[in-house]
Amino acid sequence: MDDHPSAKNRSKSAAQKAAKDRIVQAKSQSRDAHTWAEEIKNGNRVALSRAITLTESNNYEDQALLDQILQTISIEKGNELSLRIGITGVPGVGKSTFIESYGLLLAKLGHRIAVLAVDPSSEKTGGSILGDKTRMEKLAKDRHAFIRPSPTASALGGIARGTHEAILLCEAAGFDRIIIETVGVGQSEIAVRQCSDAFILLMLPGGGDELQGIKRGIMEMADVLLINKSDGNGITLARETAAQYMQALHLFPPNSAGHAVDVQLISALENNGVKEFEEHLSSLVKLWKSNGAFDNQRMQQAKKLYEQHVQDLSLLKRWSDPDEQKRWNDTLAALETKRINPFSAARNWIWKKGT
Ligand SMILES: Nc1nc2c(ncn2[C@@H]2O[C@H](COP(=O)(O)OP(=O)(O)OP(=O)(O)O)[C@@H](O)[C@H]2O)c(=O)[nH]1
Ligand SMILES: [Mg+2]
Repeated sequence: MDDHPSAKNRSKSAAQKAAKDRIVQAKSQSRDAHTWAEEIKNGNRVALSRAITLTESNNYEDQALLDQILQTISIEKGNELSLRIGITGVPGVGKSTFIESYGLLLAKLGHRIAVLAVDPSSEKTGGSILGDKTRMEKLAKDRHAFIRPSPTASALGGIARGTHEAILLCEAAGFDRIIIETVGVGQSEIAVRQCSDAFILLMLPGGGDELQGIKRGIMEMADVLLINKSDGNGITLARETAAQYMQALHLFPPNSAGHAVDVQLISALENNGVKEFEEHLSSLVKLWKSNGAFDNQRMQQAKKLYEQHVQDLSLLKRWSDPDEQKRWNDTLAALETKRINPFSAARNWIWKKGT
């Protein structure tokens, strides 16, 4: 069965239907897993795109097919060479503009760049990813780059699984710089952090003295802070903001990867500071590779994804049984009428007691 039984609201089921249609189309246009994998390895972007679509499916057969593709392409080599860079920041801070400038620089340096744009809201609005594409117009045309919306929360396991599988597929297709753009809202940021080797936070000039709440939490996850829009009249304010953030960072707990978090000024629009950022990131990666932090983080991420995916698949497996699904729906009904508390409901469902 394909559907998340608890998916009740309309926009979610509409998104699921759209995902299902894409998956059916992807499969109808492709052949067996082996051919599909060969096409991906040979740089066929349509095949890559269709395989990424497949990661949205919760269906057993689709997952088995995806699994065969992943196994056939042998992800290890791409895995070793790649760098996964998560980019976050509030809407309008300039993430897409930055990715375009940075991506073009990476292409010039001989890299192949895949951009995955994670936007949970795009299921509803449908428009924001297209908007992103137009903001990365030059990069989208570059033959070294591949830009795609990432699979979204409609898949069981949500953004983290879909995005991670998409990353593996892109790496297998020979992309060695994977850039993941997220919208600046909680859930997607954490998921993207879990998929990234380096996590970059873009900020605006100003607002340096309100270092509380969510912003602080996200700052703690970041490896580099970039103050974007450090241009025109914004330069003086950007310098002041950078100084405030630098000061605040001294009070943060030490970074487990063994480096100081730097604050850099950039203008994505005018392409200033982007080269300096690349040099800084390269030196960080060198450090992480020499002190073991790079491999350690990937290993921890892999373990976490494994654990999460086992949980998701266990649920899917149970839901595939009509009796179990009926009991699930009965429990939901019981919860709606407050006849049971959520914890007892979960225990009953897992331990097969009646509700
Ligand atoms: N002055 C200035 N404007 C910039 C800079 N970078 C981006 N902008 C502008 O800021 C606006 C938003 O840029 P985007 O790159 O779309 O921002 P974003 O963070 O990707 O936005 P969302 O995807 O909607 O979250 C656009 O009008 C850009 O032209 C910059 O360095 N300086
Ligand atoms: Mg954007």
